[in-house]
Amino acid sequence: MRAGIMRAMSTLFVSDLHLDPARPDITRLFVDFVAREARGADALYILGDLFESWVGDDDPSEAGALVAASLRALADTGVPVWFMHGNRDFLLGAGYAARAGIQLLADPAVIELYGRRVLLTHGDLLCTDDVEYQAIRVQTRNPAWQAQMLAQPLQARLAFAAQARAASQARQGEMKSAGTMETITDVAPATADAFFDEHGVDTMIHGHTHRPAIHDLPDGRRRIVLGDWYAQGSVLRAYPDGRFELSNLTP
Ligand SMILES: [Mn+2]
Repeated sequence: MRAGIMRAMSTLFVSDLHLDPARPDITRLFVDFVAREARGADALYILGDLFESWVGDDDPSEAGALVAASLRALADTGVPVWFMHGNRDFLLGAGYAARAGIQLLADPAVIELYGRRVLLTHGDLLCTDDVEYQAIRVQTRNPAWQAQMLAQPLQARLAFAAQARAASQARQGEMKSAGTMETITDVAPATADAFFDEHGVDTMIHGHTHRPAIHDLPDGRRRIVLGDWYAQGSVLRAYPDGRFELSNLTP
């Protein structure tokens, strides 16, 4: 820890930054967070959707280059940086991870956090009421599909990503007008229960739904939902004494 900073040690969790050239202030907010607060952390976990879109490690976005340099500088100070794929940046590969000094985590993953077993997941796996999305997820996470996609020229992949985003927005528009958006795109409680049971944990941390909250559930279980970085930042701090603190960062 740098001299003069009286912050308690903590482990930091973020997700759903959706970094995009259209919101350079948010990229700057994240780079500042990495350069300052994260320097004093025990570890930084990025639980998916770091980027709004990622078409392969030759992705030409300026945000990609800035974030790689920023995370690499953090990792070089000895702070471990872990990355789990989201539904926007699932094509982020070993090449970019090496450049950024980050370690890839499978989804879901169980970690040991100050003596407690904690389940980490991006969160889309929990949204099982969205049957149509789950089918798309199975297709796009298939290694053969990904290899075929990555073999396309960059321009074709960028065009595909733009088309996929337009289709996703159209679907969300349909769900909004049908009044099903709120329920279908949220976590299915029975699926969350099954995740707690299957992994033998009482604490779960995820993002994806953009509904930040610390849910205290029956049986002493806790489901923590990270917030998005659309208009502000959102960070979860976990402390060695077992406390969790979820708060916003102002640009
Ligand atoms: Mn997501």
